Amino acid sequence: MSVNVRELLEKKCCNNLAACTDEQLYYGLLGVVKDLAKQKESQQGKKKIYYISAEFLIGKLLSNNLINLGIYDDVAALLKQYGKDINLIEQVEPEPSLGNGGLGRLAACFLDSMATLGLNGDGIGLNYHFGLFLQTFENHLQKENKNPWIEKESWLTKTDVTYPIQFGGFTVQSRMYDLDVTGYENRANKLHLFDIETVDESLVGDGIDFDKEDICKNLTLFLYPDDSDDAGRLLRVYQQYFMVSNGARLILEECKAKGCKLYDLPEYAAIQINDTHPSMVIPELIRLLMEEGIRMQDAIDIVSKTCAYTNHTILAEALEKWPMDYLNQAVPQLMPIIRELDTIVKDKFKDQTVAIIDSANRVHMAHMDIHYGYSVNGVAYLHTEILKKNELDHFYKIYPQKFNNKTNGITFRRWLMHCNRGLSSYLDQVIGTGWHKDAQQLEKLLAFAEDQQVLKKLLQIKKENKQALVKYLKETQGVELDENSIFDIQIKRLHEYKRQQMNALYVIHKYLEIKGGKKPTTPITVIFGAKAAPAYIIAKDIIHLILCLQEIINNDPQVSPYLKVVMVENYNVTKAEKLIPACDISEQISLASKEASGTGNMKFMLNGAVTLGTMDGANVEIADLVGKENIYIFGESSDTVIEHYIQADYESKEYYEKDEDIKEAVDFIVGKEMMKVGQKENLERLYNELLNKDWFMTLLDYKDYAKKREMCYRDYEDRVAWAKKMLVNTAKAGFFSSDRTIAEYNQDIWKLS
Ligand code: 26V
Repeated sequence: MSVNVRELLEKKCCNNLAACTDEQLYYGLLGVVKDLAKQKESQQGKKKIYYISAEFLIGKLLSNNLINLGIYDDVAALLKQYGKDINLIEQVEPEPSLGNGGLGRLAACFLDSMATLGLNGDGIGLNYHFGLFLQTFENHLQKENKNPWIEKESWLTKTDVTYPIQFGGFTVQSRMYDLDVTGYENRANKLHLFDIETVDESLVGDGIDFDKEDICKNLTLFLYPDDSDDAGRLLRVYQQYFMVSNGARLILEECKAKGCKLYDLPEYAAIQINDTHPSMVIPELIRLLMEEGIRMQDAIDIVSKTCAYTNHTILAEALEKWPMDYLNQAVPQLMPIIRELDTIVKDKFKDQTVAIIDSANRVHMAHMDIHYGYSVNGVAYLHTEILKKNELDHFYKIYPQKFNNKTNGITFRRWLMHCNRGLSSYLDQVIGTGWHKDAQQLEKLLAFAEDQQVLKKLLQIKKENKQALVKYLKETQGVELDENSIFDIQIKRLHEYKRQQMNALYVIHKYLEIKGGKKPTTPITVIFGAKAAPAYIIAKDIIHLILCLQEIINNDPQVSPYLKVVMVENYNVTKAEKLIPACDISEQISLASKEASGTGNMKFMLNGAVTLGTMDGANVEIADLVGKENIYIFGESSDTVIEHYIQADYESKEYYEKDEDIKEAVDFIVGKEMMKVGQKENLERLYNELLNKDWFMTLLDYKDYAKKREMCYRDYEDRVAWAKKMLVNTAKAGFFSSDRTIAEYNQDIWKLS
């Protein structure tokens, strides 16, 4: 051990580690890690990448930091000497849920990879006091509770950096807090989270309601769920401006300190705009440069060479368009600039669809990014193609050189080395440790595809992970699961396009089949984990459906030995870390064209699960890599789906009427059994939605889905053949390391030396 952790830890806790509680040890380790990270801070290069994002879903940090600092094993062994279990100490840490899902988790993986690759790059975001709500289930319904994470001692370090941030009619004083981002055996960067001095947690009662008007007290209280209600939208604008104004000031200050003349800003800074939430950084930087005496046109040129934009969705309802009224009220100082940016565009291009301000007086944030940024990227091959050919085709015609693809990735430190110690250390034994830093080396595993001993060991590791999950779910949720069953898992935000409802229809079908006497050879456990945005009614109805199915099926003695359903409560990063290593079948069943990338699909693959999915998002690249024997693909192509939308010719009722299985499963939702345990209103609403609308075409793909799912279960019976599929999936996952993604961002967009 290069550092003497025992000495450091004793200094932080007390001289007798054996007498310390897990709490004391956790806070002791937290202090040790912070000290070590400080020592790692590297000197700054000339150019820095600033990754601005409204979300950084970092998850718990202790183990990840210990791994990255290279001291995890030493610390675990040291604690063991004193009769302590590092897993229990980990449990003391509250999870910072500072993101909704994929977009926020991606930002966290990216920070890890930037530091690991030794890139000079910091994150900029907001210090939400309450992360995404804590989900509980009551009467088979989702309840939202507040989710605090900041304690007296936390990973945050208060800095001296503060700025006065001006809004229409008032000013708030900001304060920057820093989190250390340790790279794997490399440098440490920072995540800068901005807060207000006057924030008041007492505004929040038991649930997640609070006074939305009092900006000086509530600005940084909450992370917004992705379909925030109307009342919250204005607050969202305040949050976004607060984030980017602080960020822009910090960037300019840091660059000036390095001797940058502001005209040379693009040589000192690249700013990655993570979706449109930080888009106001463009007019804000222009404004600040003008305050420094730079002419507007020059300021626009400088900023246009500094900012780059990532698009994370094609869903129209998710593309931000702020009404001018909101902006006038919250940030009037930006309006002359935004108007000018819009005028320049309108003078140049007759095409209304590329305007920044539309005829309804709404500001299209993505349009501003594309015109006034130097790079536009999608997050998976198919997604970028759809942006170019469909959603953003008019922009692509104007600026073909700006468009590029950056297929997402995940950090293997958290998503294999930390969450699946069994597999990770076995891989070290079989192929060496080179893959820790060079993920492509996982392919060395392919040489063992016929090695019975290796295959057997992979099955055994999977079994141990399943046992651990069974124990965990028993302790946390009181459910009894069969470790010998197939673990078929869908975990992700609840959204109709992700089609948890299609999975549920299959569960109904299976239930009826078993009741009719047709039993599966191997029992099946279907696991869901999902939070629904509080205002998203149908999504909550789908959760209700799943919880009712769980109640009915698990309590039916005729069926439950063969089929079980579990909805994991409060699905978050910590739970993902336990679920993913235990998975056999990874459900990635979004309607083709709708899931920009997905990153859960990559985590499952890496951990040896086999994907059952549509040709959507990064599934397309997974299928390419593993070949068709090692993935189960079903459903209509994105081209067909897009055509259905264009023709408006999809009628779900037709599919319901012409197919007995579909009819039976859909009818079950409002049948007697369900009505006994569920709420009529929710179930009927969902039934009607599926029958009369089904905007995300569940019934279109259902038959093929059920067929391929059956095929998965049949193939699972040949365990050795299955283990080979597992092996190929892990071996081919190297491409999805976020180290690869970040290296590409740097090479093509940021160009840091
Ligand atoms: C936002 C909203 C807001 C309004 C209601 C519906 C809705 C649906 C989706 C979203 C998502 C916004 C952006 C986002 O989180 N995209 C996710 O980004 C991940 C990282 O690139 C990617 O893997 C996921 O496929 C993509 O959905």
